[in-house]
Amino acid sequence: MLQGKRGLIFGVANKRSIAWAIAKAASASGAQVALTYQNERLGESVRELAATLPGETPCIECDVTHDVSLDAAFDEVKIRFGSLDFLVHSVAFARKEELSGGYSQTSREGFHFAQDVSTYSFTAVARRGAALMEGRAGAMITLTYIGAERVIPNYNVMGVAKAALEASVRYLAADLGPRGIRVNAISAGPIKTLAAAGIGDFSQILEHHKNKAPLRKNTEAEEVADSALFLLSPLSRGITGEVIHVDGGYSIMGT
Ligand code: NAD
Ligand code: IMJ
Repeated sequence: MLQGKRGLIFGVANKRSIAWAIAKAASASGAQVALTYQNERLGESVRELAATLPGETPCIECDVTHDVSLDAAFDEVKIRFGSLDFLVHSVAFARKEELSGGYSQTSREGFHFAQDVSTYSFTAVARRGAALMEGRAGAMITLTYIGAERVIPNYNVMGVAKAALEASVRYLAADLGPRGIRVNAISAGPIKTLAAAGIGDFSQILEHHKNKAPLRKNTEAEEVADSALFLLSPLSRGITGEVIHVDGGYSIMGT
């Protein structure tokens, strides 16, 4: 589905990362991908994962909270790839203190930090990515969660960040659409990744999801990756500004 296309993927931390599932699926569909990693602590394992993909897989350090780091990463992509066909943003972070207790306790600093890493970063990479997509029917996706739409216990400041991220998808789609670039989001069901580690009662959340979702199963990163392939390929050429739920149908239920 992505034969001959080149893509840049943000957010691989380890083999459980949703971004890694997307990288594997895109590669298996014929794409060449470049991976970014947050810092040198993660560099080693990301390079090891990249080495398991066929062909050259550039691995580039990029902290999305720093414009200098973003500019350097995109300069490197331009040198290695010349142009881009797709971009995947699979990045989120909030301070641990803000992910328990009441939302009203959220600090100004904690609010700004979550918005900077989890929300503004998509706009920052979309602008730089679009510059490498001129004349190529580019596609971009980000990852979101139902906590943007409904109150999920402890998701707190991340829910507000994801709501703003989903609004960003619509504004970016309107802005970049005239240049032939599509922008969409996948709202994934809960998956046990690093971003879910240390979340109290996560097993209970998975159990609840499994019992309530129409498909009666938990969401797998591979299912998210297959929908990502669709949104990054010409099969979805009529879709932009959309949030697609890949959650076994969980979000349609009223009880
Ligand atoms: P993950 O921990 O593997 O991925 C999160 C990534 O964000 C990591 O690679 C981390 O290095 C990166 N990151 C954090 N701060 C960064 C920074 N300053 N600069 C660059 N990168 C930074 O976990 P995941 O579950 O694969 O999460 C990926 C995305 O999927 C996130 O947006 C998350 O909100 C979303 N999501 C996850 C779930 C779930 O249940 N796991 C459900 C729905 C949506
Ligand atoms: C995260 C927090 C609270 C409840 C949660 C989650 N539920 C799910 C998640 C129910 C599914 C995972 N998720 C969708 C995320 O977007 C996670 C983001 C995240 C996770 C952490 C954990 C460690 C930390 N900061 C984080 N920041 C963002 O210190």
